[in-house]
Amino acid sequence: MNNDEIVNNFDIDPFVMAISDPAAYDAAFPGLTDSMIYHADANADGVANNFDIGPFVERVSALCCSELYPCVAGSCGPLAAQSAPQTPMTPADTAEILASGVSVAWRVPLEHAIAELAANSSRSESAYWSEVLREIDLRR
Ligand SMILES: [Ca+2]
Repeated sequence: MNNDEIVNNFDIDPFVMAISDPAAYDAAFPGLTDSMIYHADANADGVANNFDIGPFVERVSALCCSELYPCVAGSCGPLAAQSAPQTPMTPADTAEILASGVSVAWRVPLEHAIAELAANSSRSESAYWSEVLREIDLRR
C-alpha cells in the first residue's frame, strides 16, 4: 500500500486511507493511482472497501486465515507457502494488529469503517467486528 514492496504494519495507514478517502490516497501515493484497487482489494472482488479489512489484516500479519475468513485453496497466494500452520486469528489478534499499526490520524476512520462492517455484515461477521472494536477500545 505504501509502495515499498514489503507488506507490513506500515501499510495499514495507507490502506485505511485508501478505503476511507480514496482521493487522499491517490494524492499521497500518485504512482499507485491506477493500481489502488488492486492493492487495497484484499478480498479480490474488484472494489476497495470495508470488506477488505479482514483479508488485508491477514496479509499484513502473514497469517493465512482467520475465524471469519477461513482458508480456501489459493486465497492467500504466496503467504500460504510462507506460513506455517497458524491458529486462526481471533478478534483480539485482529484488533492487536490494527491498533499497533494505525497512527492517531487514521484511528477514527478505521474505527468508523469497522463500525460499518459490524452494522452491515451477516450476524457472525457483525459479532466478529463488534468484538474487534471492543478489543481496540481496550488497548487505549
Ligand atoms: Ca474488495
